[in-house]
Amino acid sequence: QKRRDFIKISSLSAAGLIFGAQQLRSAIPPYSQTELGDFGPLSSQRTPTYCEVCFWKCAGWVYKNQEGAIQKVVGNDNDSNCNGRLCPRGTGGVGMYYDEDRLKNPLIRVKGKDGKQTFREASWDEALDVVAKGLQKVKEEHGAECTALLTHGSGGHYFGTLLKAFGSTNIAAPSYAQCRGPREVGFIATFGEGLNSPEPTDIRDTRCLVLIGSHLGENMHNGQVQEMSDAIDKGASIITVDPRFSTVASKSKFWLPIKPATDIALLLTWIHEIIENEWYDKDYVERYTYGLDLLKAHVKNYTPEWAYGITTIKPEVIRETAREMANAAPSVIIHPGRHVTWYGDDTQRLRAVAILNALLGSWGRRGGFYVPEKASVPSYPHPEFPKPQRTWRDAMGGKYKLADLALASGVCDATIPSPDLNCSIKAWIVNGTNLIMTLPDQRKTIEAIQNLDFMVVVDTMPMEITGYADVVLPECTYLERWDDLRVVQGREPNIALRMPAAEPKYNTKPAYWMAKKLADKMGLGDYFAWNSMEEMLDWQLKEVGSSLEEMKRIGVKNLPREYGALYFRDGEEIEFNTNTGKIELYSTALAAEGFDPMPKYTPHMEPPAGYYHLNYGRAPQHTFSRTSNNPNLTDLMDENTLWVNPKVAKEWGLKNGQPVYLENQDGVVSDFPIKVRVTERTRFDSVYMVHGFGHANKKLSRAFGKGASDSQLITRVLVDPIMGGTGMRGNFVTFRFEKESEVKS
Ligand code: MGD
Ligand code: SF4
Repeated sequence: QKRRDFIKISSLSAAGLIFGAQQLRSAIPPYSQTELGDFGPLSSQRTPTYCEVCFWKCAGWVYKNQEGAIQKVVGNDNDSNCNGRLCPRGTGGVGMYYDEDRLKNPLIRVKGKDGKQTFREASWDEALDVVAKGLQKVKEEHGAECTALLTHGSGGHYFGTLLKAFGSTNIAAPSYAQCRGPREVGFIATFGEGLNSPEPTDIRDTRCLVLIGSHLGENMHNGQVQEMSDAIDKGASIITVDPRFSTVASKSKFWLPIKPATDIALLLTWIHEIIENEWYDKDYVERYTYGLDLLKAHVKNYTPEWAYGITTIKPEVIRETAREMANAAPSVIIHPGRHVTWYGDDTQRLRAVAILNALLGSWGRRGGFYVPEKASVPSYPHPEFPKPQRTWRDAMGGKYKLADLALASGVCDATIPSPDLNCSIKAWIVNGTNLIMTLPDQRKTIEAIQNLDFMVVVDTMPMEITGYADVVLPECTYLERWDDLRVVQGREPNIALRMPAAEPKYNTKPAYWMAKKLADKMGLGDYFAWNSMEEMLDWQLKEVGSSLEEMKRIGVKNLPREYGALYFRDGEEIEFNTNTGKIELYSTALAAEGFDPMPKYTPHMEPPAGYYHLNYGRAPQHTFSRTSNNPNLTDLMDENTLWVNPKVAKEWGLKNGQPVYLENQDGVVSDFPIKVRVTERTRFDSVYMVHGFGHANKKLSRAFGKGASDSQLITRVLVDPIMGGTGMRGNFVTFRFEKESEVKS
């Protein structure tokens, strides 16, 4: 008997809710993307916000119609993340507010006399009581360190404060170990600092942009895409390395359709070419870097001919592209990418990217990487957090010491009892992350959840994760709430305000309200000493020379730079935050931890006969799994398709539009079929799909059963030994024409 049955929120026993939902549905104005252009007269009043549809956080204005209904979100002209223009997802963000499938009331898991588990609607007071007591019980029985927060998005700050006040620092975000962690560690090992978000890539002034598996354009990070398009107009050359002919590949001077899993070989060969031909920036390298001779010896044998056999990229193309970068230097960017957890050697691959940038002298240079600044906005005063007796690191057995954030996958590991742990994690707060679709190896995630004493999920939608919760707390959308100030780095330090454009729909509440109420119930109220968000924000804003009143008017405030110029000055002495004070081509920190101080190429597994690399990526209309039920965005794209090379399609007799199931190397078959799209744009050894589809929760009326889920098929996880990132690209799939083949699993 499983401790936690998955509960479809639709199977609520409370008939009143179903009736209520239908009533509300009919009250919603008919609303679709096609009608988006026809707003009728808008009210002249607008309220500032920043977008939560992805984590680029563009600042915008929310407009209502004359009846007071939210109609439109547009970009804020003064915001450098968006320059007045939102991307299609950001514009469609209004659909999150109007989605009639939203969570509407707090829910508590109950067991009926027949043993059947269901959710029962509860008042906020009762639901928060259950959460406070659930956490307190774990504290009494096991210690506060046995609780964890898994979070993505703005509410995480408030629950993080609550958890730290409670006595635990196990705060993990999938945006680290499932996304950009390896690049942060790789860049810290090289330059002594990470990239953060938005990445300080000076794309607008670049002369050469190299994209390695980072498909800007499909991966719609607004300001970056705008800058790329401007750079192309100004004649910058783009080099795209991707097994798939992505949209940006079509705009590129060079497309290198690399054999999957061989990127490090190409990068090492580029390094070899640049060193052997003395194309590196001699002054810069001499002044700022450590380890050139060691690196030169290390890459000696990595010739283009050697790489050809591995990557399938012709030697002359490797030479020509290396020269292209060198000619543009220092205004060249080997882009670090964002979702970089591929094959488990990701920190080393990103080290190679960092080294290449260092050799070409692009770090700190115009058209390369600028020196970002971020406003320092103080936190509202609160007592010191208690020091936890154990942290997530203790559960890691000394591994991943270079990780600087808790790992979501590590929290899963630490939740499954093992003889090495003196106590496993017993309670999770899950905020704004759909872990079932987000962490690889679903069976393990579910096993971890089954081992919990208590799990509370804070979400706006009935996603897969909510079905496993003991308590579900429905958050209102970003359009209906106050939130923390957006404080992000940029060419100029800047802050942006989010305020509610409308009252929360249904019985939903903002995360800050939930965390503060919980703190009161748990005797931790001092950590949330403000009376209202307005009071707290006004205090913070006055500390940086603004005010709530001003920010309501302007939405975004750009502040003057405080710490120096945007680029290194000629001959400037700089001390980097590494052991040697230099940019480390040879990493002393990695060597000290017993890892390769310079990246090496190691071959990865090849697909067995009849199987193909499972490649996945993004679409400009969607963000992960969070948008796949959004009424506006499903109008633009409502399912994913499977890109299949014509040669493969012929071998299998596949036709365009034909639905197929996929089975992976471990016998896992996709829950739902996916339609084939026959295209030359993917290599014969890989298939490709957009991540985030194939939802299994029926309550998502538009997303349920649409397309296939890549997450479900990712059962082999290649863990990065340096920082614990979960490499997800080592999975292979084959085609199945009927669901019966599932018996194998
Ligand atoms: P989503 O799947 O979009 O992203 O993983 P997640 O952060 O889990 O789930 C977001 C959840 O937040 C949804 O349940 C949504 O309903 C909820 N939500 C949306 N808005 C709000 C809000 O305002 N408040 C609250 N409380 N909840 C909200 C992303 C992660 O996934 C990342 S960053 C990457 S890069 C990885 N990408 C990736 C991949 O490409 N393929 C596979 N297979 N796995 C991946 N995992 C990683
Ligand atoms: Fe929103 Fe698009 Fe900006 Fe992301 S890039 S924050 S989805 S407008």
